[in-house]
Amino acid sequence: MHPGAVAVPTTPSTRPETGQEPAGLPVHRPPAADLARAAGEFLAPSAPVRLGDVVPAPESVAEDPAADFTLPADAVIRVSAGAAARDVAGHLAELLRPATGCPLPVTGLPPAGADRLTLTLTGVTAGAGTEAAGDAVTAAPATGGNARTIAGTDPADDLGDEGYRLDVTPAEVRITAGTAAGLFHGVQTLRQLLPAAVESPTPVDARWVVPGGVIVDRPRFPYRGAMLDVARHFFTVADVLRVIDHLARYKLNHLHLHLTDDQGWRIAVDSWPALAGVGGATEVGGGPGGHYTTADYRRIVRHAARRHVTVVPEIDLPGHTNSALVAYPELAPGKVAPPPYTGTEVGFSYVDPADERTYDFVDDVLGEVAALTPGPWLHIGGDEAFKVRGAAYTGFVERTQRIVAATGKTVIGWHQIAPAAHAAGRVLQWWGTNGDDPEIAESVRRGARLILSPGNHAYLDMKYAPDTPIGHDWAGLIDVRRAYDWDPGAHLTGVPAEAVLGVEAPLWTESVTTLAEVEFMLFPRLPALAELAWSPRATHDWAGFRDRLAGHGPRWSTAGITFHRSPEVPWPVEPTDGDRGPSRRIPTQPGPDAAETPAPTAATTDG
Ligand code: TNX
Repeated sequence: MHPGAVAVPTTPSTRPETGQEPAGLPVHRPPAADLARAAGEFLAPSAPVRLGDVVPAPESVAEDPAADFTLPADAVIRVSAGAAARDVAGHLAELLRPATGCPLPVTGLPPAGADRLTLTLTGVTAGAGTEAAGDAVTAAPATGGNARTIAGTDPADDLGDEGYRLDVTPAEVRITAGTAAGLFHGVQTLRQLLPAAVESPTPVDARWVVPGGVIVDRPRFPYRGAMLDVARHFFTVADVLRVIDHLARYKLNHLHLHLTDDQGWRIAVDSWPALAGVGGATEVGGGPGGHYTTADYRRIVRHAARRHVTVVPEIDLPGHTNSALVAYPELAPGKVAPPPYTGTEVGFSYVDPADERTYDFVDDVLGEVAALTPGPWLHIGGDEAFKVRGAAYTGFVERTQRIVAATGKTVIGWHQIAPAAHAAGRVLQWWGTNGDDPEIAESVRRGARLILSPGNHAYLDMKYAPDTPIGHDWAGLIDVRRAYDWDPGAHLTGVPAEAVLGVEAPLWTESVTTLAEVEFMLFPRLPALAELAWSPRATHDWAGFRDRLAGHGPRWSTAGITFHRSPEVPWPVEPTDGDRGPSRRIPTQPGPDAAETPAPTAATTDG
């Protein structure tokens, strides 16, 4: 085994790691009805929301049952000056208008103090008073008598780059933050505090009550992400935008796009046009594949940025490159084009590390992708390059790391790149299943930081249970509890919590072919991993999490999101109404429009 292939899982269900003849992952296509049966379809009206029901769990919560806020029909959103804050206010209005039917105009608010952004949701009349008290937010809650200050969390406290404070009083909901990202996370919390019917795409006749009290919140880890493999199966721009929305709900702030693999090259590169044009025309199972034009990619990046999500593009090198070799045989060892690949084996392909032309390719591709990407990261893969061994492998990775540095970006690689020399700031994405990994601990001592994606907890392509209709099991089965029950700060022997940049949940798509299947694998495990990445360890509690999570089922149903109705979670129970039969969406507050409008994904989950 070459040094780049360390720490592949060692459980009995482990996939082969020799790379000689790696076994293909079984791909089983479930009939749509199977998926629908396994998905959450039947949910009853939910109980009233409590301030502590938020996922991920906030740092601190002080309920004040006497201080509930009810959204008046004439509500306005007032926000501090500045385009970024105003954009968050616009986002809140877009979230609330469809279900509430309220016009929710967005207007300005006098500056609330240096380095402080404020967003309020209030009735027109109450808002007039609030404006007059605008500056008071730095000193005391604007409505003093009703809001309670949490000890040590005065509004002037440091909320960091992403923290926020949410004050709910009968007069207003007020979100305070040091950054637009913080305001945005506060908005996601507010969204969860409204009845589940707020997720309805059409007006619902409901009382829009927000529970009273104060939340002060900030993340445990700065990097909180999910990965979508758009190479094994291609997913449209619309699909990706929707996945970004799902991340944003749970305060995840990075979307890692696995853009290239043996089965398809998914991003246009002007200087090597056949990569996408030829290399993008295949996928697992022989479908037509596809790719993102630079305009498509920019659209994804823009949509993400507006939700304070950073796109992390991955160009997987030197292995996982069959699609590139099909397009450009000059990159292949022996200079012979391989046939297109639509299976699910790994480890057989590589770009020739001994040919200078390969580095022209790496330089051009990474240069173009870096130029299209505003975020600080470039992911170079580096996994399972079983046929590039020893010095050939480390030399390739080291040179590629220098190419990344020259683009001004910081390099991320799968943890197989550990044996290559350290590069300033580099980040290893660890996907092992055994936290005793001396090679990783050593890389950390040399300065590497880690993104944790333990295969046996965070791999969302693993099945939930033996009968899950799609997915793999080489890293074991991952039910919600398994996704939730580990501590990213103490997972790897010899790696201090300070070296952990964060957590990422990868979704590989050998067996995942549609948006509904993506959602089925994400929900409800993605919120579990989001909580590990965001919430202070002191809040960790499976029983409490399970109960909070249960309340999200009706939200997903109402929003038309497919999810797995995990038996471990006490979902609200469907009233037994034999005549009606299963319905995908039962609004929490009965509303004729909401009940009749088909959910966006209903067609794929009808069973
Ligand atoms: C391992 S994790 C891979 C992928 C597969 C995945 C399937 C990693 C860096 N490489 O190529 O899609 O397993 O679970």
